[in-house]
Amino acid sequence: MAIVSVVSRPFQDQKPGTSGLRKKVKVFQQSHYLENFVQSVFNSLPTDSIGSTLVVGGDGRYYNDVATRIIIKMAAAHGFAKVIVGHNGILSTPAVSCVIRKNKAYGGIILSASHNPGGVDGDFGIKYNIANGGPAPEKITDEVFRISKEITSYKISDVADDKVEITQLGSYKIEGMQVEVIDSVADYAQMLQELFDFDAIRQMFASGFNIRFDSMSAVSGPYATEIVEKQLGATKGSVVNNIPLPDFGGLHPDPNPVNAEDLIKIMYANNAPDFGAASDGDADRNMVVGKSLAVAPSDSLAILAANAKLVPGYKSGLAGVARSMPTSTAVDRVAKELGIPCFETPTGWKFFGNLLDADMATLCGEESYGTGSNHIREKDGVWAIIFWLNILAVTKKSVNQLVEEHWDKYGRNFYSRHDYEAINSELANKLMASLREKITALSGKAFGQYIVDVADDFSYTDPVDNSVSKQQGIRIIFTNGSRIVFRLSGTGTEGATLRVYLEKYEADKTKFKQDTQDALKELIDIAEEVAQIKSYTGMSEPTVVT
Ligand code: G16
Repeated sequence: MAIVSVVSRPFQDQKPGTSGLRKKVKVFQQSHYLENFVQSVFNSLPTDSIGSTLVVGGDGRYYNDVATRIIIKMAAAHGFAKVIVGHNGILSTPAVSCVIRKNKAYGGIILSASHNPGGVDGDFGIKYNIANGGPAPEKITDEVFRISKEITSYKISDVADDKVEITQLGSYKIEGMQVEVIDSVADYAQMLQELFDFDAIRQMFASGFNIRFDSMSAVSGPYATEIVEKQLGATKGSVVNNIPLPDFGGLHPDPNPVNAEDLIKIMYANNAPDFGAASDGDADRNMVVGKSLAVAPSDSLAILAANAKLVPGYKSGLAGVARSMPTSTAVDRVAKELGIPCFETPTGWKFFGNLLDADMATLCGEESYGTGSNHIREKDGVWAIIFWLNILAVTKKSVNQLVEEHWDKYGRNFYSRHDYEAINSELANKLMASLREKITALSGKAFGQYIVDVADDFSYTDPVDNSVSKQQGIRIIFTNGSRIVFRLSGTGTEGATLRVYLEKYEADKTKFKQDTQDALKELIDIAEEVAQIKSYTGMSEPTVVT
């Protein structure tokens, strides 16, 4: 066993996006590609990382095990004292965050491309998280990218792969570095027990409440099976697709009504279970479904915030809430009622980290099916679902009742996201550039009853460290509070994805049952008129509507 230095050549395309570096598996399989990125991460770390602990785990997708072993061998070469790794290389994203915090680790590496499809022809991803358990902020990812463009070698232990054991729980050494293979679920499950009223939820299940939790053959399976079935007593078989598969069984593990269509069919049929839930590839996203009602993520955040005091971990109230800019303003209304601040950040969970660390926000959420709190520094799918179950157990209300009563009290924010996927990147950039040119002229302009109040390119100044993030999405805000937002996704791996976010506030109770797309029709037309999406993309309609 020895540490060797391997000569490589820099790649120019290792810029981390919204959430780490995501590429096709085949890109990661190129010689030195993964190693270069990992070395760039290690080179960006201060020298006190030497002798510290690193956590490694992933969502079990294709290449997870290979990459895990490479990272362990490189961590030994960097001089980490210890690597904590999930059994078989598996840890959900929230579990990595939990394990980093619990062990006061220096940081962690998460292997996941989240909701993107897996398998040999699918996507792979890698992300570095810092000591607070959250995604590295932009100043670190920018530095990693800078190093990756210049790097010409990396260091790795030449230990044989079969000596890098990840399939047996326990501890051993490589090059003097301790490797501890841990149970993937235990620490995370214990954390949830401390936050929620498991007894109340157990009683609800014992009284006949039923759930269908679709893990979509991704990493939430072991977590949901242990917690929902074994610890909370849901009927065996309530968690479906609960074995994480390298290709997610061909499923697209993105918990929205389009990709979780099986769950939606069941929840919209007669005799639907009381509660439907799904989570994504790495278990940080969640979708909650009532009977014939898929709860919009922005509403879910608002409802959790409004009812948080019913849950033991949040019984003393919330310091504040935060949402990403494109997320609907439903939670803003709750914050106003509670008399707490509501922060609006750019898209990307990393932007919540400072607010959570500074105890300025307790709950955070995004339109992209992500909800979380200060219990860790990632969004957390299983946590969000148990949060809902806790509220239902205490209030003895159904999902539908909770949602409808929420709308009655606060009004309804009709909300939808239209995605145009895999469009030519150059055309997508032209479309955004043309929008940027138009925005100043839009101010005050009337589109039927909609009058533009503010049109800008969202810029965020972090209230904790004063860092500024510019060009985070074009916002058109109307005088009646309705909004259209345009931005390009930072998580895709093929061409560009244009996201158009549409929001309309409705206070009239007689209109709450309207179909969302109908309610948003005028805004959809205005978005097309302003951005000329059809002529830029050649697409007559979005590829995904959520
Ligand atoms: C990531 C980020 C989220 C973001 C989502 C979509 O989630 O952590 O903050 O909302 O991507 O980003 P985009 O609109 O740029 O594609 P995940 O679950 O993919 O890690």
